[in-house]
Amino acid sequence: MKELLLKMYEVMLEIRIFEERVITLFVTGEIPGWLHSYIGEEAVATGVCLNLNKNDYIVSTHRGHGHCIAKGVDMNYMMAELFAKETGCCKGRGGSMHIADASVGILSANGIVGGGIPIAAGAAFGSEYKKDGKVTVSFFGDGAAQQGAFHESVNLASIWNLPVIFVCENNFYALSEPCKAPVLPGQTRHLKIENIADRASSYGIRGIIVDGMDVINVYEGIKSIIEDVRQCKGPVLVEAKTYRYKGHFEGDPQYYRTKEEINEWIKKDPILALEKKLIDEKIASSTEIENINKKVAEKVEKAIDYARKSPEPSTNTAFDYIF
Ligand SMILES: Cc1ncc(C[n+]2csc(CCOP(=O)(O)OP(=O)(O)O)c2C)c(N)n1
Ligand SMILES: [Mg+2]
Repeated sequence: MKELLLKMYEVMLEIRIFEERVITLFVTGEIPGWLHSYIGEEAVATGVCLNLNKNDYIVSTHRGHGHCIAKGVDMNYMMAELFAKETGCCKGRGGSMHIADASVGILSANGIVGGGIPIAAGAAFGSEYKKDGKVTVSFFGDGAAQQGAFHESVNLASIWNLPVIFVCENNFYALSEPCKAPVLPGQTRHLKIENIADRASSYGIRGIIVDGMDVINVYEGIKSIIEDVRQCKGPVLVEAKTYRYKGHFEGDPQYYRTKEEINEWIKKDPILALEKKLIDEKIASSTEIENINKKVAEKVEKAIDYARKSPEPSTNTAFDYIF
């Protein structure tokens, strides 16, 4: 148990520090493109992915750095991808929103909201057909749960008992639109029901809610269903209630929510909560925690160094990989 808890801490911290450093590099212009930070939501990717085997699949989103790190992507290649370098996991062609690494089952992030959900159902169809025993996890947001692609995919997955877990990361906003009753004039909400997991009943499948700010709760929730899913006893819709501390994208003015609301959620920080538990319950010493902090910080700096020293893609490869 200690080993698992320390692993949870380390993975969440890798995501947090990776994101914090990437933001600074984006602001100074070293990283091009767009950034959608996963800070605050680390417990979801970590709690889910620590239940998966290396060859299980995940399909990620525009906010996908955390999913990829938790699934075990090589951080050097991921950082190089963000730098648009030839050594990146997609040879610098994908960037933040299209990270893929088949060697660890990452079937790609996706800039199209809801676009990954049918891909996940398709991967799970392949697993059911081949009886390869793999599980696919589809990560998506509360906004994506309002897309037609969500309903079609969950419906087909339920009819065919596909081995897929639909993980809705409900961070209560789709860009500037809240799930809950709007507080500002002119604002509209994008969801009328309280729990997205309740939709599971309309597809005849199980729906569960987990606390996306508590890595142990997420881990246990997935653990309780994954073997049934793997054995093709039907997909499950998991709703993780969570929160992004940063704006929708880096540079978002965030006029649609208050500082007070953000601060309330930061009080539930999943990394600080786990650190406190480890220390209070004498599961780990502060030296052990400090060693992990140091190890993670070094790993991220090494990845930045790797990305900086990597070559740009050559211009005569500009038309490669176009089909
Ligand atoms: C099909 C489509 N519609 C709209 C957009 C623009 N867009 C990008 S992210 C986003 C909000 C997504 O919200 P949610 O699914 O809750 O994910 P979150 O950003 O909260 O993680 C929107 C509307 C898009 N990329 N794709
Ligand atoms: Mg959202």
